[in-house]
Amino acid sequence: MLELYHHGSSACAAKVRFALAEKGLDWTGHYVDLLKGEQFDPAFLAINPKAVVPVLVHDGEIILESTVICEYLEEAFPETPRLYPESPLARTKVRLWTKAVDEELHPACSALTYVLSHRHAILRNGAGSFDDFLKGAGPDGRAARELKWRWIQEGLDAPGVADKIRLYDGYLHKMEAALEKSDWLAGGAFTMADVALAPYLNRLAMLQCHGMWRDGRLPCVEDWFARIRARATFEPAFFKWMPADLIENMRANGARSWPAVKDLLGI
Ligand SMILES: N[C@@H](CCC(=O)N[C@@H](CS)C(=O)NCC(=O)O)C(=O)O
Repeated sequence: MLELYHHGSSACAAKVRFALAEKGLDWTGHYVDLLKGEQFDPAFLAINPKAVVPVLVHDGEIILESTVICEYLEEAFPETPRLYPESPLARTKVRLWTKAVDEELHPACSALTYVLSHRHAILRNGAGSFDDFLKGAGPDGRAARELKWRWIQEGLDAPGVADKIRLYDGYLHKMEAALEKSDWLAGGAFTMADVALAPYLNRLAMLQCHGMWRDGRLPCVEDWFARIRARATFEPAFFKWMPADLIENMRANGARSWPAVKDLLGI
């Protein structure tokens, strides 16, 4: 049995749900509400001491890290549709994208999501004290939690945030360059590279930041995302798990923040 610990607004979890859907694999979900701090529940920390989703449990075995999970699914279920090419050289192209997502795009996405949207919800509910906010993070998670506190308090003015948004935009330009040469990010076929990037475009779309690629700015990215959204797996992987109030919060907060993002990027 496949069990997934996940959350509606987690890009990493959406990536795994998209991979599971593309592979036609059934799974059972355990919803960990990150905005309510459920990632710090002792029962979840026993599964992942890093207090992050997604986590896959396969027949009782715990598998961490979204990219590792997707690679595991590919190897453990070889009879399902392949998301990595056969040739080792072609695989390197896919892995360069998944590595970039893990190392650069995902941290940029966390900052962007917090400053454009989640901070408003957290401030509205009362962020509590700094010490309360750090509770449960554990020694390993302290620095990340401290940074998050600054995102919540200072928004776009928090240290490093503007650079992270520029880096995010830089990845859209890298995608455009790749998609000018081929239909999909790593060549002529849909692969794990497309699965891995899709949640990050969807995040921008949900936050009403489509202007980063629309209106002729990045036409190949626009076309790619339309083809991603048209896949039968997109809706169930991305929206089935999103609570309506979270969708609406992200839409409204994102729309409010878009003018500042537009200015920052000189669009
Ligand atoms: N490298 C990890 C990153 C996981 C991660 O950052 N997950 C986020 C959601 S996308 C999370 O659970 N954050 C917890 C929090 O916001 O406190 C992976 O790829 O699985």
